[in-house]
Amino acid sequence: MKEKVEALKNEILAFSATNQNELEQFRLRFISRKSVVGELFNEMKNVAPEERKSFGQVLNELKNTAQDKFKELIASLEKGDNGFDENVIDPTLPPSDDKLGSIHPLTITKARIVEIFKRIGFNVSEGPEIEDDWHNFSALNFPENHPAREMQDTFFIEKDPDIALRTHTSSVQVRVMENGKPPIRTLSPGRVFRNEAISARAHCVFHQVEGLYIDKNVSFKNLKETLLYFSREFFGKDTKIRLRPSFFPFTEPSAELDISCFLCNQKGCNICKYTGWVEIGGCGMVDPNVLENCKIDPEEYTGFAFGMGIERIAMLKYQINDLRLFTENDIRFLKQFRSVNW
Ligand code: 2NL
Repeated sequence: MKEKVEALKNEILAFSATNQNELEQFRLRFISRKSVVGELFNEMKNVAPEERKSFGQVLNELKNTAQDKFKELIASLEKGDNGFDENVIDPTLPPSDDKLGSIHPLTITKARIVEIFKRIGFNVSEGPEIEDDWHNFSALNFPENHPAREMQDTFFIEKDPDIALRTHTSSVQVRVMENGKPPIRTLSPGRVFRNEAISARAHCVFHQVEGLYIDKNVSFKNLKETLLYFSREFFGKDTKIRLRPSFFPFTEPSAELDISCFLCNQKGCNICKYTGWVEIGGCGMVDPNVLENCKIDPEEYTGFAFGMGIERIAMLKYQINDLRLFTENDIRFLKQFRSVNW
């Protein structure tokens, strides 16, 4: 008898119903008065009196198991009928909003910079990430023995002739100058590569945007005005700028570009290291050698150029303290930009 009860219990637990018909089969076999369980209750009278109590308990357990299972089968069938089954798609349900994506902070930053310069007549130029020596170094007036031309600074793909991953997007602007004629007003955003160890402040792949303006009578004053316009549009209308003398092979004179610290209003904070100023890029007047290399007459034309790191600007704007966050794709970082539009 015990074995019989045990076998029925296993059969009940293993039962599955995919439609009303199968559910009814279950009811007839295990629940109704004429079911096998009901039959067993009828057999009580044949059990020895001293065993009746324990047999009754066993039968009650079996009855409860059958009734629980019956309820479970009804519930799961209803689920399917209502379209709540995970295999059934209900196209009338609203989408869940936590699956919304966000725009990457570097994409936002680049788009905002581009948009600001487009308003004053700059177009966007792009070019190859794999460059020859001429476009990346020689045309830009880098001397033969310049350290940037060494393996420890640049990723070379081939030697003799030298082919490398571009170290700046000026290489794109060399192509623009070679293939066109002034007036030129172009902005070159893109990925650049340097042979550097990855840390919170440095990466071997990062993004730059460079600007170039060539025409008759382009002056250093025009450069300052353009950078002031950009800085106020991007960081806020009260932003001040400061140019500090510097050196680049491709510009003369050259300068570093600082903006007044927009976080502390020049009162002094961590971001500006208590100086009131933060560096956002470099700039200068295009060296006449560069113009000549690109077949533009330096007697007739002058130009200014500037370069900024997109990561650096995004880090300042959004107070991001580790460069590696841009490439790790950590959802907790990325989703913080969900509300930011360009
Ligand atoms: C920086 C400095 C700079 C340029 C980029 C440039 C391009 C041509 C000719 C002359 Cl084709 N100059 N670009 C000029 C000065 C500075 O970048 O700190 N970048 C992150």
